Amino acid sequence: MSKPELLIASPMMPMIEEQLDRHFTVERLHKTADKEKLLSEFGPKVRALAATPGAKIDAALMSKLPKLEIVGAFGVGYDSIDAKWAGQHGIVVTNTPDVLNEEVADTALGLLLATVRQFPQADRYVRAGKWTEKPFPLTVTLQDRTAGVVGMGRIGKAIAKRLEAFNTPVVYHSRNKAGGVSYKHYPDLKQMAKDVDVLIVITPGGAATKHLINKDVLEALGPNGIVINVARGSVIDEKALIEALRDKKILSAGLDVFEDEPKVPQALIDMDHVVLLPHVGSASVHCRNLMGQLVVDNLMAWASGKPPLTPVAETPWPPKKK
Ligand code: 8YV
Repeated sequence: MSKPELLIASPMMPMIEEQLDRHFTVERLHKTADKEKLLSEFGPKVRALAATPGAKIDAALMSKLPKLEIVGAFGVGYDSIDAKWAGQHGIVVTNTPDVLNEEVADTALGLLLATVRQFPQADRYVRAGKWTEKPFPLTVTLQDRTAGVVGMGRIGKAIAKRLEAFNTPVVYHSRNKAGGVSYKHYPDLKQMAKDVDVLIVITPGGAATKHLINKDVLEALGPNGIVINVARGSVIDEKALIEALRDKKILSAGLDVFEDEPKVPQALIDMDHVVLLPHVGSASVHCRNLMGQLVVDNLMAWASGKPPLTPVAETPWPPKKK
């Protein structure tokens, strides 16, 4: 039986690539010096594409793959893929939802506690030998705070559940009221920012949420406010955030994602009152294996004529005819 042609657009976990190599005829775009040559020779045969958020899958690339039927994306966020264009051209896009909800929610709470109680700073304090001189300064607390979750999707709900266990009242902002939760919904983000002292950002990235957290929202959050971002760097106006942190318009921030990652602005690196993580929300071996297997399972289901397991909203299965 012939194996369908599949293009890998960016480096993927070995457990993904090994399985794809077994079941597909694979070429790797990122390993090819002459990308245009590969696209003109192999592109017309390609029926499946696999990629991480590191690769931009836009109309320009997909239109060079006239037989493309499926994009298997690693990650729940697929803002690096033009899914609308894919849907309009009969291409299904799959992502890796649900399997990472608990891990990312764990990270969000860890980052929140680390930021509020300054655990990384306290660790640096011990290592620098300062404890023998005097105790580490007292910190602010989570226990007198209300958290405003920005985005009450599957991960937002897992975060909210954990916040409840920490006795932290939860409210949320999203465009539409979320089903299955009784937390107060704020259609107006600025109003919510006024009423809370923690913002936890877990909304999809992309054009619709670009710079949702802007200067006005940060000012509304106020000088005791803390921002936690485990979503996409694009959701926060990073320049406005840096200014707000510098001018003490907000208290601090815990950031797992950045606008131009892996580049982190020097201004943030130089600040001691922020906690910075290298986009590790889902980055445990356990969780990444589940995500990786879901990428493969989606592509394998499609290759054997079955519906892919987790198509994204913009590309419902079965696809429109090409
Ligand atoms: C990805 C993520 O795994 O799922 C997402 O959307 O942000 C992460 O969990 C990461 O972006 C891969 O590099």
